[in-house]
Amino acid sequence: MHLKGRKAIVVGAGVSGLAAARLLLARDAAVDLYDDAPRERLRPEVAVLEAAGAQVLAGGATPDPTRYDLAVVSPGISADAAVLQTLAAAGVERIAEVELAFRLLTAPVLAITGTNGKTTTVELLGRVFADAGRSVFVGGNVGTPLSDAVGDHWDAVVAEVSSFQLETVDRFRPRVAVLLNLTDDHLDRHPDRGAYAAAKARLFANQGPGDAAVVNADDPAAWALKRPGGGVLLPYSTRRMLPVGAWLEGAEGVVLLPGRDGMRFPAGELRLPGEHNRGNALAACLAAAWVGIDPGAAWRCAQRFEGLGHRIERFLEWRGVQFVDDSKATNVGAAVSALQTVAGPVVWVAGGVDKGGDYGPLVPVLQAVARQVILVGEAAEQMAGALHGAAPLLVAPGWPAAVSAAVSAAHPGDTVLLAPACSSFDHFSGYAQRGEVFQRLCREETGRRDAGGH
Ligand code: UMA
Repeated sequence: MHLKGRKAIVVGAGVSGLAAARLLLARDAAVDLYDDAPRERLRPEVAVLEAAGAQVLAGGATPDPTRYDLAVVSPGISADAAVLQTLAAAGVERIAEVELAFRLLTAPVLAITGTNGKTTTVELLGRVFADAGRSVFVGGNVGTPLSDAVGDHWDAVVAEVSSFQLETVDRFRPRVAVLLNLTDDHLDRHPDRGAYAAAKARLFANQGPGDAAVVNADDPAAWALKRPGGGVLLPYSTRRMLPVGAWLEGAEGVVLLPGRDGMRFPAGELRLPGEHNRGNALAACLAAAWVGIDPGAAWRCAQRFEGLGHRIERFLEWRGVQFVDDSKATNVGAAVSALQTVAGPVVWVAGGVDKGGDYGPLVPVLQAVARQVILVGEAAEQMAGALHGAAPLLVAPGWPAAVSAAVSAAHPGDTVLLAPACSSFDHFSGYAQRGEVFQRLCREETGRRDAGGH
């Protein structure tokens, strides 16, 4: 992609916008950096980019669309944002930050999407590459923008890609595209379920000979998704044998690539709990096998993988009660999966900002495992209405009260589980801060009771 002399506007001055602006400036494009927030609320790095020649349009400044021939869009900016409408009406080419990076990368990209498990699988696959002695960049939605990978030599780029990013990709063509699962999420941003699924499907659109589409055959919605593109379909299943792809057979894993001999390997227990994580590990084995890495070595790497914070993280045991932080469970599908994974009975703590999904799938699992439901945050009353009757339920006025109620409700052998099914932005900067606060409150509350509180 030739950028010298192009006139670009970067929309959004967050992590990905700043990385895109750095990259564009390094390639001698003219850059305007647009953000709705006032100048003083933008990150300090904006000043560095300004000194390097970028113009900053902040706090509602109206860009003149005739000045640009390229717009690089941050994932957080919705397609109906006024600024994007203005640029579209003027015919300015609009691309995602991941698309910009992709066009300039020389390494093969292995991209992972899905509603849940993306970050775990991306981090795991990154370790599989590193273990195999290959240089690998791990980035995308996981945190480090893909633009930061451009310019260095990598044997592979492992990218977490969200539906927000996929909305504005165009030529993005991963050597391996992985779809882990598909349940409701982000329906506050995408107009409906169909639009969310269509964004996910764009991951496959440009695939052709030499590329693989790795899809979870156990997830009905992922499996049913109409995938455009011509990559070889490689399904995986933890439950049944398949004509091709990867599956588990007793204590063994099998990877069978089309036209090749099958590869069998011992598939011993993982440290990460739950069937979904066995599926994530299989997906990583299959993706690795497609690019010539031994799937048995990939599974051994998965066995050592301890996972990431705030994802079914068991952080405390007190009077026979386990305390588990799954703050990353920011949608209904992830919360269902957490409830099914931890040891019951469960005292379930949930709530935050509603994302427009259906809470219905929680009802049967709560009926089966919940001792007590404790709801907190902006969506608490709405969730209470949707979950009424599934289990004893209370709405707490705040997080300290929610934790105190959870500690009181739990019996020895129970699990107190934070799996909010909502985003965290009513009270916190993100899921990580929510998880940290929850863990601290649990330690404080149990400590108080040990000190004679109850
Ligand atoms: N902004 C506007 N107008 C808007 C919306 C935002 O001007 O209408 C501005 C904000 O003032 C802010 C900037 O845009 O200055 C923020 O941009 P952004 O929301 O795109 O966020 P980034 O900081 O660039 O981070 C993004 C991803 N954020 C989102 O998708 C919302 C990060 O994923 C990602 O790690 C990062 O790029 C690097 O690739 C976060 C996320 O929450 C973790 N992702 C969602 C999820 O995982 O569920 C999809």
